[in-house]
Amino acid sequence: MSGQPNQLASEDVDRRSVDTIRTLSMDAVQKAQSGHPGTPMALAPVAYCLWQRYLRFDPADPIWPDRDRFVLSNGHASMLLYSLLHLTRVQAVNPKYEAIGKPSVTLDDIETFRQLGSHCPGHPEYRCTSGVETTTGPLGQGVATSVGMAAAGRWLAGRYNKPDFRLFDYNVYALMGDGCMMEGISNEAASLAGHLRLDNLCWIYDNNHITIEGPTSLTFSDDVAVRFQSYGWNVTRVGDANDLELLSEAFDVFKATSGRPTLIIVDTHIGYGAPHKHDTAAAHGQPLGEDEVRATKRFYGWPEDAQFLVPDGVYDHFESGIGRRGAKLRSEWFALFERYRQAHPELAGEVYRMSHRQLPDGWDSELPTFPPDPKGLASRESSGQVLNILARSVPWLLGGAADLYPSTKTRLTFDSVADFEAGSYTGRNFHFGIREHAMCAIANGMALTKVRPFASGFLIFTDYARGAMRLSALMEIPVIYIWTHDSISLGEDGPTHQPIEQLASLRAMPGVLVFRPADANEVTEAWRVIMPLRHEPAVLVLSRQALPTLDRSRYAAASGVARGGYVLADPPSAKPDVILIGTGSEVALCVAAYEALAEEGIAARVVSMPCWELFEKQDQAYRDEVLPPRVRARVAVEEGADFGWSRYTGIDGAVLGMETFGTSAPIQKVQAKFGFEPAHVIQAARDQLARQP
Ligand SMILES: Cc1ncc(C[n+]2csc(CCOP(=O)(O)OP(=O)(O)O)c2C)c(N)n1
Ligand SMILES: [Mg+2]
Repeated sequence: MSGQPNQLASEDVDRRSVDTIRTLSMDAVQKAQSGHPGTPMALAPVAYCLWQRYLRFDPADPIWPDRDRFVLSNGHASMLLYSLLHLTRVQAVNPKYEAIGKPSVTLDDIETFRQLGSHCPGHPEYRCTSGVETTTGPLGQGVATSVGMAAAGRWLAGRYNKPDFRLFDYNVYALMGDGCMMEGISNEAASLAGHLRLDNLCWIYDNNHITIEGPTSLTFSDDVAVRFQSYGWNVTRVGDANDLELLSEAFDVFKATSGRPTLIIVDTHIGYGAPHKHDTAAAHGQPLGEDEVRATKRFYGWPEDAQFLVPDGVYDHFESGIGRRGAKLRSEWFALFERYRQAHPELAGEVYRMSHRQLPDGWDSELPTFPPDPKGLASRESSGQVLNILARSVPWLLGGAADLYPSTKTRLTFDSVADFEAGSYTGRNFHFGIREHAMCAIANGMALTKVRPFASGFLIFTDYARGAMRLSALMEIPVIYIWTHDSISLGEDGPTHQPIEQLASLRAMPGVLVFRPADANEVTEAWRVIMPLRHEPAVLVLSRQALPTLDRSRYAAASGVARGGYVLADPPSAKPDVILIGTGSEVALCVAAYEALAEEGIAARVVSMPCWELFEKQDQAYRDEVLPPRVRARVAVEEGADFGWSRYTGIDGAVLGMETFGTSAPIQKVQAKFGFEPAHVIQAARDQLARQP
């Protein structure tokens, strides 16, 4: 074992504070009989040095807009963060952004680590625990999210800082382990951060050479420093994680570095101080065991039978460090903001609204209505028009695509809106490069910073992005996803590009609103619902091909989108014998079938169902009105996996969906091959009617 017991005098309050973090972490995992003790034990001095000496953070106000962000990307080390939140007495904030006069993490929460109702869940969860800046656990997400926080910081500075008003000037620190380092997403994100020269970003790499299966020599021989240098990062090393002065030097290097993000590679020993588990994978993910806990405490010079001990002076010590510094910085910032409000009232108003997730007055006053048009336009096209109108009135609506804006139509083109680029951070058009997963994590980081991000690409590539999208949902943050080329009808690009199961799987994700609008006016209405969302991510699923713009004097108003599903067309009797349910491009197909059936004297209804989740939120009476239980003859039509549709068609209903992959051919051939033609829908309706008793 390297490192001597009591390298620092045991009276040393730094050492005592570090060991408090260590022992709280060990005790919590031991009591829970579950968790990850070794990494908090190793990283305690690193996090302590950063928080106590550097972090611009006021525990009394953990949501102050210009605070430094701290991200624990190796989320399994959650007890490290919980110990810090407890010892620095971070205060809890409610969803209305009000301090509620309670600590975020009590000693009781720590003692009930990983138990039902504790503010210390297994991995750090945004919204559950104030002071947790982002949910982490899926390795690599945290660091990628931190890039979004850093980029948003630069954008905020670009828009809101004025001479004599450095309103936004925070740094973003992320702790990461070997797992984060190996995951593809961190590589995507590091590459972009280096390219964008985000010098407000500092990653701290826990270089302990251990993962779950054993030493990293099993799987990993990258020269990390060289790799990050090639990304354009500044790389520095700390050879001993217990050396607070070396750590401080590294943080000073970060602060003095401009034009590049910084990676600090810290050599650490997992399970530091545990006589039998130090430097072994056994310290990663299981309790040390009571004897080992005692022996480790002995090594630290700690009373070996004490549990959850916070020695005298430790709270006060944090109070006199991060506490006092943070309070001063925060009150200076609010004084600055008061002066800013006088000097730049409009911008100050924007900052206020943005940081409370409110919209400007009249944000929707220019939203367009599209005239009926049998030829119509692609929903990606109408969405691009609506997005550009909205972005004029919501200055903090920003985003871009993973190298696909010419296809996704997500570029902001008015007033020569600029690109967000290295060294020029006022632009609102982001270029994420071909990095879907990092794009979505970056969008999460932006949303956590309270700007309103959109991210776009092809629907098929949500498979590459899902991990980050899932975290938007779990964190309940309003990222806007715009996924185009939404079905086999994209045609010639063929089955590699034709989404099948993606829609169903996004609908299966809790907390996400998935919209597949049928025409340009449903697109407008979808955006009208999406923009005010504060706690839900939204997914817009849009077509490549033109969709006819329905004549709303003949069919029902598109405002029905707000209810998720609505009766679009009905027989004159309003008593249908068969119901055709469609989304997106297949709604027009249903309408064509409806017209043909009407000529045959068959009473059909068309239900447009652009958003299942909103429909499910309507009361039973409304849902029964749209889908009357007595009408069992039902046909759902969607160019995607049929999975899930029986919820609306019932066990005897028909689902015209996809059961195979698509094929490469022009759109008409593809649609004919898979039966997405009026004749097929009409036949299915007739068959349904024939089956009825
Ligand atoms: C994306 C993802 N894959 C797998 C896991 C499961 N997992 C949790 S920790 C871990 C090992 C991580 O090793 P490292 O980051 O070096 O952590 P250390 O043990 O050194 O703290 C794994 C595979 C995960 N949390 N996320
Ligand atoms: Mg490791």
